[in-house]
Amino acid sequence: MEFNKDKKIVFSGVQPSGMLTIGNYLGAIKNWKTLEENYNCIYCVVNEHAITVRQDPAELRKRTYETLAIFIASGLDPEKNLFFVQSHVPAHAELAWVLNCYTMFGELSRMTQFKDKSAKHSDNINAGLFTYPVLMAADILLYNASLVPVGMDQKQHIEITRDIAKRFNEAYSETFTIPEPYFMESGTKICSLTDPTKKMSKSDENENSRISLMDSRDDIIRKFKRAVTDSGTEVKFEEGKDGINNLMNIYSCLTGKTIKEIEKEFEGKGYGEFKLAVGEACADSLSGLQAEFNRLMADKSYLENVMKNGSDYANYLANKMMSKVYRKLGFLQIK
Ligand code: ATP
Ligand code: LTN
Repeated sequence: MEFNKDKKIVFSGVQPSGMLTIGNYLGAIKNWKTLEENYNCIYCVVNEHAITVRQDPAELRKRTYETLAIFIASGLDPEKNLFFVQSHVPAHAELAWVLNCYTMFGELSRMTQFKDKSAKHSDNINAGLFTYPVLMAADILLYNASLVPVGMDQKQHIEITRDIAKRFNEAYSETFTIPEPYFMESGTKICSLTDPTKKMSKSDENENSRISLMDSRDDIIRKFKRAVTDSGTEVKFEEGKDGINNLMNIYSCLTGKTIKEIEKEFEGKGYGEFKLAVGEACADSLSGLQAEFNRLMADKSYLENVMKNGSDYANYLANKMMSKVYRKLGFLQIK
């Protein structure tokens, strides 16, 4: 693998903290295919981020393979995109330490993800959870990424990454590229099926709140059937109707139809019929990905080979940046 010097760099990461959901898929991964030809794309399985909440070691190992397999099963070509596992590139943790010293306590205290996760895991508000955005900044800045394709929930983390990079550049001259977030027009926020005011999350304790990418057809249809909606009947996108709006958004992402077209299609039909259609469209569109995922998971040595090749090139790129950073800081480097 070698990057084309004329193309800009894209970086994104996914935590191996559970089986990915249609939120991860529609909000992030599905859209990455469109970047493959025009950018040098890097996608990382961020296992160091995942341990900011407790993980079972055997599960984490399995989820690491699975997350990589989902990248490939989604149609991303391992010959064209750089895939690797974060802990295979020690420079992420090294740069995170340096950047910790250029990040303010007050800035980190304002992060909504920190507030949400510390409320959810009140028995384990560890320092890693607090400095999570700094490790994320390190991920992005190590590779001079220009674009970071993520869901809307990550907006604040990209902003802090930009602030950290600017602060370092001002202190030590131009070092890091200032990244931009990259959001798609639709799918940027897929909400929970049981509480449509919250985002759908792979680590939510309620299984019915999410559609996992490996759910069976029956489970998908059942979960959509039970999805929380208001007491109305008309399939119409309206302020305040979070449940139905979320389902319309999901249906739109899956089928490519606009909200107007969906309203027309379901005119005079009730919520029940619409929910069934969303479930069927979802099951249909995941079936190819599921088959490919199962094929890949049966071939661990292939996945390990992708990880190994990816981390070799990522280490090469990351170490170049670390030497530059250490030189600027005044750290002696011995050959
Ligand atoms: P966790 O539940 O463990 O916090 P998560 O499901 O929020 O994880 P991440 O691994 O943190 O997922 O995110 C991977 C990518 O998926 C990110 O780009 C994130 O913005 C996107 N994403 C996650 N959930 C959603 C969602 N509900 N809607 C749209 N995009 C999402
Ligand atoms: N914080 C992200 C995952 C993540 C990431 C990154 C995304 C870690 N490092 C670098 C983009 C770029 C999340 O919680 N979704």
